[in-house]
Amino acid sequence: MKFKVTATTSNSRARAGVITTDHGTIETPIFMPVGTAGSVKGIHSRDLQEDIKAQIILGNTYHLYLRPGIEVIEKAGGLHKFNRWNGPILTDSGGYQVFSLGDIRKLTEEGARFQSHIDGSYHSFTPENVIDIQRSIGADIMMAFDECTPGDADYAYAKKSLELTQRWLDRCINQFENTQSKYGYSQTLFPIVQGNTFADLRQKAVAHVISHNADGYAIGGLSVGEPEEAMYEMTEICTADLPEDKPRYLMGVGTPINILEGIDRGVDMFDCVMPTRNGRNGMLFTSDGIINIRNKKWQNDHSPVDENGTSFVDQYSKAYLRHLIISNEMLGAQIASQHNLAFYLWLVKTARQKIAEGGFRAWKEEMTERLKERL
Ligand code: PRF
Repeated sequence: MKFKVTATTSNSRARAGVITTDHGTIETPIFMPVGTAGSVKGIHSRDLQEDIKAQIILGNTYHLYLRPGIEVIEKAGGLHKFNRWNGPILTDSGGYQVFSLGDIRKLTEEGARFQSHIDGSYHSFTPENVIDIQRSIGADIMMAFDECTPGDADYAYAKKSLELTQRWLDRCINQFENTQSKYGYSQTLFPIVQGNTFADLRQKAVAHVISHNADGYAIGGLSVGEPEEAMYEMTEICTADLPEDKPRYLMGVGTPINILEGIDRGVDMFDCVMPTRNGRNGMLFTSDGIINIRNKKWQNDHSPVDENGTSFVDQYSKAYLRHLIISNEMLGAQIASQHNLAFYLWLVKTARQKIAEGGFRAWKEEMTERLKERL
């Protein structure tokens, strides 16, 4: 994997760049649609590519390992062949998904023991086996195994947890270096910076990850219940010390405004379930603000879902989409998800243009005001 910064800004840390993988290039800043179980819910890969213009999608080690299982994916020849998405794929390591299981998981030095949310069966993740699993999935970018602490963790817990994440990273890297790609293209591994909302822990975490000289770095442990200002402050502390010539990925973030704030602070990659999950519930993100399509006021509004939208689904009427969502029709969830993803991809594309041309900051400020509107 290679990364090249192609444009920078003078009054912000925002930058534009290009990541090159064996499955194609990714222009940054980028938003990565989430395909937890190997599918971006409700969206065909043709629409992802041609309509939404996604450049990379996410998969989850946890979900794919439990179902369909690694043997099935290996027999298919990797996830790209299995789901027919030919672009780059990034997989999360399972650290965060296991953390979300709450009571049905236990962390030890060795790794995490957890119960399947599907059938209650017992499983273990270790830094070594999550690398092996991600090798089998065939992700272009694999993530290190980490512990994500809750937003309200105290200092002592955050410090102890970070030290565990650091020992796990060393083991992940060792496993990564001693194993090979299974499908003939190259894979890389991104370490994850933890440290909760404590500046000194974040700085130590950054120093440790960069000592490994990886191809890129992720900022984890944010957007997990801490105040928004703390998320911005921690992001800023991390990007200040992360190397300029490597991509930075802010995990699980966020709203369109969070993404613009992240870009402003030097983040290059984002992912979040919000455009698809909230879309299925009838929440639409547009350049004029947020629409709750379930609202009665749209019942007889026959204007397009989004006049300025870039997706073909934006030509359906608000009244029709409201009807579909309220009636729990599958097509409603699909249209809303597709609209939201196309909007997120439009947002990062416009950010890239503004960074290259100049005027990113001013555009961000104006856009932020508009995104706060409720229509
Ligand atoms: N770690 C991992 N995945 C994640 C996170 C993390 O901290 C987050 C936090 N927002 C989202 N996804 N491995």
